[in-house]
Amino acid sequence: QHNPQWWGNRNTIVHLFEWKWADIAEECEEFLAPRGFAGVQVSPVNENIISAGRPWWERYQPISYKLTTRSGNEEEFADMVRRCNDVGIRIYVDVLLNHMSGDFDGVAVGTGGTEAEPSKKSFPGVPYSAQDFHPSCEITDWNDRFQVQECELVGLKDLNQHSDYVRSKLIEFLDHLIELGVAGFRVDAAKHMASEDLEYIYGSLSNLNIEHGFPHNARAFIFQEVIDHGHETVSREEYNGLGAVTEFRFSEEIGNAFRGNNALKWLQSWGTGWGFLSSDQALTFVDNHDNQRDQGAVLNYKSPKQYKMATAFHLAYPYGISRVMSSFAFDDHDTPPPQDAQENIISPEFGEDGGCLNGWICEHRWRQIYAMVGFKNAVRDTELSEWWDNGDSQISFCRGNKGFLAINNNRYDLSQELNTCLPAGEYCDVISGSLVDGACTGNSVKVNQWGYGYIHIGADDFDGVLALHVDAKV
Ligand code: AAO
Repeated sequence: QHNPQWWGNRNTIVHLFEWKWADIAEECEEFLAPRGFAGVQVSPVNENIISAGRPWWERYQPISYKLTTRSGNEEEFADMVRRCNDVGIRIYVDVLLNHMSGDFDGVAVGTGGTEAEPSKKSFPGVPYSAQDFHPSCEITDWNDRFQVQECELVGLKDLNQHSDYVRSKLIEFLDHLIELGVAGFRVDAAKHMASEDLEYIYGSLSNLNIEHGFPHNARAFIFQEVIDHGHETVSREEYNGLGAVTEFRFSEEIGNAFRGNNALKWLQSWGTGWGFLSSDQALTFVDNHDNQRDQGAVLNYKSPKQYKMATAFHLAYPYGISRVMSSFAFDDHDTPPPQDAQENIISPEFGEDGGCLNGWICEHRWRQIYAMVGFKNAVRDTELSEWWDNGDSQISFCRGNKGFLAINNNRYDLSQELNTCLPAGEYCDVISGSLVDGACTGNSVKVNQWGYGYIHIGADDFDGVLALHVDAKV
């Protein structure tokens, strides 16, 4: 279940974190399909507990499998999946198989009106009762397998996936989503479940729905959230045979490099050479919804120049199943998504340049980022060649004779003739502008008959990256 079931030559997944279903449906039609995105990871779809202030993380506390959340109801979800599939955009759902909600004083009422008593492990909406959960205990030692897999992650009631009944409920929930046309799942907190139990569950799922354009016998794409920096007992190797795994080492190292803590010349051996999982097993990202909130090496939208350079490298280098983050603005860990006085999530509004206003960041609508999604499609199936570096943090490389990328992360200019490997002609730099009506709105590069072009990236330029490809030839 490693095949993302992409359509055509498309390559990149975007996480539309906390977006509403109706807005995603429109985004598929108006923006994602025309720009060549391959799929969307959506926030959890099943009913969750309501927390004071409505932090984003309340959605990681399920109380039933009814498909009603602040993103919309089942009808809206089904409509979104249908409309996105119709334009070749796949939907992947963030699913919570590990747990239900944490403690709540008395009776909780969920986003779909279902009642539960989490402190008694009573979730009549499913129904689950105490016998369906592991006995309560706290994770204090992350190197103790029993604690990691059978105690409660941050106090969330821990389901026993070894039980036939719990398995049947989880399979029923996932099959319902498959029936509605989804292409796969992000499995939250996979490390906290025994891989044998997950294997049973994944293996029992229905094939993808052919009425939504999937081939016969197609299996759901599975990518599992396993945070493995290489020093814990439960490792990514227990899961990568079952499906893809989120490669957190990628996120950490790319952040390190583009923050200037590591010379970019070392990126020549990026990928398995750095101890990452094999390319077809690694779900790769610069940041995700959790680690963008942490202090540390990981880059996020708040360091835009470095973030765009890292993203360009991510999408240009032939490694991994790539996912782009699309955030809302936050000050701290608990900042809720943009919402109105009644606590309804508000829809993104777009400015003249297509960027988002009103609290949504929409990295995926930044030209420098969606242009690289197009780059990745244009160079699909080519190899990396002609790696060049200045011995420090100026680098360039070709993708076959279809694309060329250069980056300057030094504090001095990059100015020189470089081999772009492209057929002779004039190409738009898709970072500084686009090809519109046969002309470049930004910079361009003339490539001579030997494939060489004059490349300039000033140390103080707005963007530290330049990208050329055959679909943006004048
Ligand atoms: C909320 C409140 C809690 C409250 C709870 C229950 O914040 O105070 O107790 O409700 O009422 C999200 C939020 C939580 C929220 C939860 C439920 O992040 O704040 O709790 O919803 O509403 C571990 C798991 C990993 C998990 C991560 C957060 O392994 O699966 O913790 N991520 C997923 C989701 C996440 C969600 C949940 C799971 C729960 O993506 O959004 O939580 O559904 C080490 C371990 C990791 C561990 C981290 C963090 O990693 O290896 O396994 O992740 O620590 O504890 C360096 C180290 C590396 C370390 C890493 C941390 O790189 O080398 O070892 O830093 O970033």
